[in-house]
Amino acid sequence: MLLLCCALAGCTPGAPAAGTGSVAPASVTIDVSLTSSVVSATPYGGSGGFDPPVTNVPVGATIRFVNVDSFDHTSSSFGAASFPASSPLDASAQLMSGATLSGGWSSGTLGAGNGSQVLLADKPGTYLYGCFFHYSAPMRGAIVVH
Ligand SMILES: [Cu+2]
Repeated sequence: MLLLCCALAGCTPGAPAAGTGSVAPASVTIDVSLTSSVVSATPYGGSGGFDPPVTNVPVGATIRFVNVDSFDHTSSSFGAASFPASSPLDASAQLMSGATLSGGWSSGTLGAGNGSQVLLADKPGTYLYGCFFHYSAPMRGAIVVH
């Protein structure tokens, strides 16, 4: 707990680098919904379908994606500095994989109301991800680990 408090305190004084999120608690749920999506500008390009669009967490936090609409979705990571114009995801995104952000992940196909595996924010960095089915909607988000 002490370590976590220090990590959070260390992040509090400055504005979040992304400017579109805030320091989140150690266990974070990202809502997955295309129907309630509003496209917002982020440093990585237009984001939609995930709430928040940019999630800021300290190292050690855990992340889980929960599908809150009635369509199938995935949360699937890809290596890039910004959102590619066309989808970087392939069909393997429909299968669940990964346990850490730095190792890459996919939630696999999440039906209505379903949640992903718990992912550990193990290393500082910026992690981009998108939905295999609706990447171009756009359905994309970012996690920034401090
Ligand atoms: Cu989707």
